[in-house]
Amino acid sequence: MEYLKAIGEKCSSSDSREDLQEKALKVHTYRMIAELFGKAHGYCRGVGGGIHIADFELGHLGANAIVGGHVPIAVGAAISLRYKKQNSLVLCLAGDGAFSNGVVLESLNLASMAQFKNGLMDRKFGIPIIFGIVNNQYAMSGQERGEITGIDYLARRAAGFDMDLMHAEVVDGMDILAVRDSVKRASLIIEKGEGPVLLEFMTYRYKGHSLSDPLTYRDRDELDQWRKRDAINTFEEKLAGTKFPASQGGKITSKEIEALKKRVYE
Ligand SMILES: Cc1ncc(C[n+]2csc(CCOP(=O)(O)OP(=O)(O)O)c2C)c(N)n1
Repeated sequence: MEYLKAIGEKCSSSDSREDLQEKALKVHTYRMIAELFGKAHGYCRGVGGGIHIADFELGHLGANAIVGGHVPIAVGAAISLRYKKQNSLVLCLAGDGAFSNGVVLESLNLASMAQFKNGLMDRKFGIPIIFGIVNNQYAMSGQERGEITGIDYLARRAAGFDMDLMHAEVVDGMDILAVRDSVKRASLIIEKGEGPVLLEFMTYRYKGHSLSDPLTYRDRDELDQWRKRDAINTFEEKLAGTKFPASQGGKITSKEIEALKKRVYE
C-alpha cells in the first residue's frame, strides 16, 4: 500500500484484473528505479543496487556480482523445497562464463547427489531445479566454444554428474516458444522427481561486456547474422503469420504490434 501511495495510486474493490495488473507493473517499475537510486522503497531497501534486485515475496532470490555466486544459493533453495515437499521448483539462470566457475560445478554436483534419489534421504526425489545456461557466446571477451573450454556445448557437462545422465537440452534461445516448451518439459521431469535438469539457451550478446569494452574480438558480420535471428523480431514475424481464433480477431495487426511496442517502451 505504501508503494501505491508513493506513486499516487490506490486500489479499490471495483478494480478489474487489468487495472490491478497495470498498478502492479507501475509498483514494480517504481521499486526497481528506487533500488537503482538507493532509496528505501527499492526492492532491497536501496542497499543492493542494480545488480542485486531481488523480491523474496515473489520467490525471486536475486542476482550476484560474484559470477556464479547465486548458483549454490539456488541449489540451497531447491533443497529446501524438497524438504518442505512443496510442489514448486527453482529456475536458476547463469552465463556461459559462469559455467566454468568451480562453485557452479560444485553446485551441480551437490544437486545431483545419489542420496536424493536412492532413498537414503527420505523419499526418492531429485532436487527440483532447472539450471539454465544463458549462452550469449561471450563471457567478458572469451568464448566458451573453441577457446576457454574443451567442449562444443556446455550442456554436455550434465552427463558427468549423474549415472542416469542429468537431462539436458540445447535450446534455440532466440526462439521464444522453443524456450517456453523446453522449460515446460523440464518442469514435468522435475515433477516426477527426476530433476535436476540443465537447459542451454543459445543466444547472443549484441553489446560489449561493459562501456569500456572496445569489442575488438568479433566482427560486424557475426553481429549482423545474429541480429537477423533476434528473439523479439523473429517472434513478431511469427505472430504476424499466425492465425488466432476468430473470437480474438483472427490475426494480430501491425497496429497492435506497434501499440504493444510503444507500451513496453513507455
Ligand atoms: C568470481 C568472479 N570472477 C570474475 C568476475 C568478473 N566478471 C564479471 S562479469 C564476467 C563475465 C561473466 O560471463 P557470463 O557468465 O557468460 O555472463 P554474462 O556476462 O554473459 O551475463 C566476469 C568474468 C566476477 N564478477 N566474479
